[in-house]
Amino acid sequence: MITSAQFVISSPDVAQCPKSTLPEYAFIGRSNVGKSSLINALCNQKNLAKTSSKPGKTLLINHFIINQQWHLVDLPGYGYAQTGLKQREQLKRMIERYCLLREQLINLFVLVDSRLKPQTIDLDFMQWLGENEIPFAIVFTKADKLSKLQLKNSIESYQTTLMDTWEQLPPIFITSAESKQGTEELTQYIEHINSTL
Ligand SMILES: Nc1nc2c(ncn2[C@@H]2O[C@H](COP(=O)(O)OP(=O)(O)OP(=O)(O)O)[C@@H](O)[C@H]2O)c(=O)[nH]1
Ligand SMILES: [Mg+2]
Repeated sequence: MITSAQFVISSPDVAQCPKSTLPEYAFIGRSNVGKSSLINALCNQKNLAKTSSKPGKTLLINHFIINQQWHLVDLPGYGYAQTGLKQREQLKRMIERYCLLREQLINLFVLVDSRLKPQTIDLDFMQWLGENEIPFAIVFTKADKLSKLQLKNSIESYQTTLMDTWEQLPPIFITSAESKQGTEELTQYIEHINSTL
């Protein structure tokens, strides 16, 4: 259960992130996939993390403190074509440095849109996480936009694609910031990991 959630700080680089050693969980994925919205849904707040219908809203590393015990981190989206190449490269470096250097990072949640076929940029990113031994789970977002059957088919076909390259599938969550589907499961997963630390 999340009983309190507050914004801590926005940082342009991992070097400026909070010095605290609290366990940390970060949301990552393509621009507009719903990272900030899902953080708000988990925390039961409307505007804790800034959201927008236009991609490229979150551009910094945003820390939130949850229950005074752990950090939730909202990261910028990757791969948004409309941002210039220079900014895209800069964001990529920011994200990669954060993932590689943030020692408190316990688990990443890679968000993917339930409606889309597996996207190369996401599969490549997961591959990179695997190569760098960074633990992650996959979170399907915007589940409210599909029927039950469409959702089932979409997720099954995603898993089939993953099985081409992964021996073992990562944990999978199906969520909607709109209906709050899957938010309790996500929080429970995090709190369960926290209880083992
Ligand atoms: N229907 C529906 N819309 C959603 C859901 N989650 C997010 N959205 C919408 O998707 C758009 C993008 O949401 P954001 O949370 O800002 O996405 P983001 O991944 O943080 O985007 P960047 O910060 O630009 O990387 C907004 O218009 C949201 O209202 C969801 O679960 N269901
Ligand atoms: Mg965002």
